[in-house]
Amino acid sequence: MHRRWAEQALSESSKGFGTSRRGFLKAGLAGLAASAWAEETVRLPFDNGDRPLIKYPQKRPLIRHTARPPQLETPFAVFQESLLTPNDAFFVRYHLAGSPPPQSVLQPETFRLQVRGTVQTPQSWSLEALKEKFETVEVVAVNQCSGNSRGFFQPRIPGGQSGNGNMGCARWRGVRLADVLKASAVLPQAKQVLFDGLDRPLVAGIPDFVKALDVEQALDPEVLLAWEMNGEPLPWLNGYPLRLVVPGHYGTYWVKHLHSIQVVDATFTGFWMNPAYRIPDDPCAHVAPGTTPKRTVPIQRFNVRSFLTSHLDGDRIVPAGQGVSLRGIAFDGGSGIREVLVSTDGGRHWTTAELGKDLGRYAFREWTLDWKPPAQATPEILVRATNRLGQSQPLDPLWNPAGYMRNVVERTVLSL
Ligand SMILES: Nc1nc2c(c(=O)[nH]1)N[C@H]1C(S)=C(S)[C@@H](COP(=O)(O)O)O[C@H]1N2
Ligand SMILES: [Mo]
Repeated sequence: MHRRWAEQALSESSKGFGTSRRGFLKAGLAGLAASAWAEETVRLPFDNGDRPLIKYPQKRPLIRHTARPPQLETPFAVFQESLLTPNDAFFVRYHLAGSPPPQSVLQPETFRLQVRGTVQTPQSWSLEALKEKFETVEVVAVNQCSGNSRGFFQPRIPGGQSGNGNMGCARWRGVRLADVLKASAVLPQAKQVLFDGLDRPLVAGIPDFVKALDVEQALDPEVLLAWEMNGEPLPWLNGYPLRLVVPGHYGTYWVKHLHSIQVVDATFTGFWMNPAYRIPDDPCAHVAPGTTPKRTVPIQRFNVRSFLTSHLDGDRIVPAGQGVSLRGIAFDGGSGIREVLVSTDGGRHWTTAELGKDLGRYAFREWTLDWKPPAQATPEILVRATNRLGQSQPLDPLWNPAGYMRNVVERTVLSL
């Protein structure tokens, strides 16, 4: 009975999205309440890995880690579906109990982006004014959470126990942050730029989610204020109506529902920059498992990763005795992928895979390899990418206390 009601509420709410944006935002909140009813569950391949698949507004059923705030992971099979991650399957990550912000504060007519602080001319931009005044640009870029794959760390680490699906690649469209900053004339003593979204903590003592970039980073013409994702307005849960896009950098900087840009003349020490989202100050961002780093720095760019997407661990190869096409993705922090090597025998021999279309150095790069499985033996597929800087992936996992930046060579065991 309850379940019936929930399904009805959800289908009502999804009807709302197609017709009017206001409709989806209103119905969306009802949808969140209704979504407590799991249709299905998935088992991520680590202890305590059972998660419900839950349908949220504008999303297909996704792997839910927490409900308040919603933290939703993309089922891995989606990465085989297309090189750009569909909006309705794109992962969702929030920190504050007051996330996502409610409809009342996301009205496109009344929305304003404030630019203030260490600037000559503070500004307040409507969405329309941003679109009119500045050149519109696009970038295809991966967004990945720092804690993507945290569930695989040994020893285990507290925090969201995600599988490998807290990442996605989309075509983002917006204006350059640099152009907007220049229109306010940043003063010479400026040191950092702070970004704040419209979501708020609900509990006293929990700091608001505010992130900082150094002025030089913020003025990089590749950093965007984006309102569109894969040709559609941003989904509610991915930052509607405006978000920061920092290509090559971990998702923590990609502030959603962005409404305030504040230029400051000192290094910001807010909670979400320090102590949160810091990594050991070491070229590989790691320490001996279970130990504490002596010095830490804010997390920055992605390291190199690659995945097999055509087959999941435990898959049987059918039909037996015939050739199969292995396919997957690779990406890095922005130099681009130079080479992907694949081993089908657990790492004894390696073959160079063919690289697919280049959608830009921040995008997923497709790779394929035709392969004839041997009649005997258990195929164990390993994938290892190298970027244009010559950086690659470790064969043994590296460890750090927050469970960030996992990029070990992935192993997929298949059966014949
Ligand atoms: N306003 C706001 N923006 C935010 C966050 C948040 O909690 N609030 N989380 C950040 C983190 S840690 C990640 S990984 C990305 C995830 O982006 P997505 O939810 O669109 O996939 O959003 C970032 N932007
Ligand atoms: Mo994140």
